[in-house]
Amino acid sequence: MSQEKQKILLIYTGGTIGMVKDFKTGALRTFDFKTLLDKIPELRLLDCNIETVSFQDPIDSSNMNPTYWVQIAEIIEANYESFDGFVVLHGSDTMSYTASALSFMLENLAKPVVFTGSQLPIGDLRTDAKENLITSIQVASLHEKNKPVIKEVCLYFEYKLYRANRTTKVSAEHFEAFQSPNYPDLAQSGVHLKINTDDLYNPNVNKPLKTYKDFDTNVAIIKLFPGITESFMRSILLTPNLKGVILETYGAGNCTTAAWFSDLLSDAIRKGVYVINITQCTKGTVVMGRYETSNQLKHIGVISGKDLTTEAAITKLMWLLGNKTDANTFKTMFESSLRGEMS
Ligand code: ASN
Repeated sequence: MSQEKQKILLIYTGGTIGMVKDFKTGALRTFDFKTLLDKIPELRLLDCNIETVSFQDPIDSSNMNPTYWVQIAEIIEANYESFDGFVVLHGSDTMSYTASALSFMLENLAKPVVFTGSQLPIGDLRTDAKENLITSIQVASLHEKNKPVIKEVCLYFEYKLYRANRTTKVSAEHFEAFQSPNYPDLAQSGVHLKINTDDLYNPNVNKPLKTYKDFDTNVAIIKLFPGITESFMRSILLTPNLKGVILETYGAGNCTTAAWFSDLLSDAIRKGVYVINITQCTKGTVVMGRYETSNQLKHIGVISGKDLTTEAAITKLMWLLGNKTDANTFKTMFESSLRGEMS
């Protein structure tokens, strides 16, 4: 019995992937995405039907913000029933932030949403865009017994598929621009596409998709460094309307034991600011209380971000605040894995 072709929606938001070099000026500019099939005729060989939708004004992803995240979520929501999978073309610079945000926004997602982009423009001779795009579409089309294989937000780049909210951009130079330091790759693309089935996310597919659209941006990220001053810490913690802070600490969640430091944090927490401890280390997790230099944080009510990436931590914070999460459940919610973002 012949199976129906999978329908994939390609959502173009901007980034290097959709740019071509203007040979007169040498500058990169976005190209009309409707001509995508002409630029990459190989796409016609894929065993799926592709439709495209583009941001009216495609952006460099350094200009990304929550308003655009909502736009992407709304495109997926509006087309959720009519398509089998979604591929989001996005600049690589902030792709991990957007993809992490989308993972929180799309509850009970039961279809693939694959983010991809490239380091070199699609029109460049040595471009990585074609492989990234073609394999992302293949990944989004994977199905077994008429059900999608991937049921989560993921990110495909340079022969690897990752859980999106576990990724971080690590290179502005190499084609292998992303890593998932604390979670295994979901798939590797070689001669065969090897899916690591045991590591895929298993959502509750019986519940309908629920899309959350509110974020609260009254947040801050503080990266500790030896020599950090009291006045700097105070100025951040006294930011008007501040509701949450991601504290990037050392090693397993350690920081200075100077009294002024814990007093400032303690005051902020008492005023209702959520303080989350994540580590500056790329790999590993926060364990408050393992060292004397993190014990005080535990006692004053700092929340553990465990092994979250900075991207997942800040988007989870803005999302939980945006949803007006109750103060009694905030810590439990933050310290729980909601979309497979933490171990
Ligand atoms: N600046 C670009 C962006 O993030 C970088 C890229 O896509 N490679 O939009």
